[in-house]
Amino acid sequence: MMDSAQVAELKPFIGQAAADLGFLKVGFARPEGLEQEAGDLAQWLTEGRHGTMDWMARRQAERKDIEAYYPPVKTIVALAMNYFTKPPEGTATATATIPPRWSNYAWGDDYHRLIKKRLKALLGSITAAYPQVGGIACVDTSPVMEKVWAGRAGLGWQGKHTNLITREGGSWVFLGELLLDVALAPDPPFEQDLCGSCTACLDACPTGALDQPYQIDARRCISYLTIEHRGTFSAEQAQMLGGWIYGCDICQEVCPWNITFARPTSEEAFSPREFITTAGWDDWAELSREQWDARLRGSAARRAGYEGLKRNIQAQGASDGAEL
Ligand code: B12
Ligand code: SF4
Ligand code: SF4
Repeated sequence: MMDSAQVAELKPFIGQAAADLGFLKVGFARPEGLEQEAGDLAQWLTEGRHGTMDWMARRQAERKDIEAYYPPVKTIVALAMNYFTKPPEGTATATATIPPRWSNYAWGDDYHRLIKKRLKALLGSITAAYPQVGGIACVDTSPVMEKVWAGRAGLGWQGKHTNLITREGGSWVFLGELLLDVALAPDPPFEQDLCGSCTACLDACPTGALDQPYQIDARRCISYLTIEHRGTFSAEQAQMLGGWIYGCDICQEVCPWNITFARPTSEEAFSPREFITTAGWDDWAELSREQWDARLRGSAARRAGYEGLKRNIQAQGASDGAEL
């Protein structure tokens, strides 16, 4: 058991340790019910908006109820890490011929590994100082509604493009959590919606995936198509890709919160790999399995597999100078 003085010390201790580990923001939430969000998730799944992401449906009960996932949880420590890196010369610029485009989140090393390591280090420093505390670390793949908890913990709000936006770094932040078995005072939730009357992301999305504000039809999202979709593309799906071969950043690139507040991350591991940001269509088309393995070692983009990446390239003509 921890006494009340130790409980009071723990929050600033975690805040400092998280900052030392490179996190931009940290906040605390109680594992209270997600009635509204659970209903929204159920509707999204019922409407089939998750496409072939069956894993979203499979662990729905745990996503809706964090105690079903980790019964001892008393506090959700929500964390955000800035991953924005300045676009290198020659990328992400619309020209007469569209260059191959690759989303910022996968330019450098795989965030899953990096953040999991940092979260485990954070948990390790907590348990070293307070051996009574137990917990687990989550990032992305755990059945946790990360954006919702980040909002509850005061980190920011979900914009109309559905990503969580922080005042400090815009939406170019990865999210992660520690689920702790000790009850800490929650932070005030972020209750403002600072999108106001802006609709830049909705207007810019080229596929209509953001068919209503705050809602996404993943089946029409280029990020889903290039990363999560399995199998071949229909002609309509291939038409939607618009030069993106891994992920899509359009709705984030046009967001005024990103344009105004995003600052390059100090995290070296997220800096762009040269090949990813400079390769032309022909370089990608010629990429052998061995080169794929070497160039994308430790990259989040391995998720699509060699075949998936080749499919994304081939679907777009894959010839330098081609009008796309
Ligand atoms: C599934 C998934 C995807 C899917 C679906 C995207 C989505 N919006 O859910 C696909 C493959 C398309 C995807 C794409 C991307 N993803 Co993704 N993804 C996830 C994952 C695993 C689950 C998200 C989820 O629960 N979706 C379910 C749907 C129902 O949630 P939702 O869209 O937020 O829906 C809510 C709103 O619609 C709201 N709602 C409904 N009606 C209304 C009405 C009003 C008025 C309001 C206010 C709200 C509202 O209720 C819903 C439930 O809360 C999370 C990790 C995690 N464990 O949470 C990462 C995560 C969301 N992804 C992330 C990233 C980085 C991306 C990409 C930017 C990658 C890229 N560049 O290509 C894109 C962004 C595309 C986009 N515009 O969202 C980050 C986002 C970080 C952030 N700042 O928010 C996360 C958190 C991973 C991480 N650990 O950092 N992703
Ligand atoms: S990631 Fe691209 S396709 Fe998906 S919602 Fe945003 S702009 Fe639309
Ligand atoms: S582009 Fe505008 S509407 Fe979309 S998330 Fe950003 S502020 Fe909100």
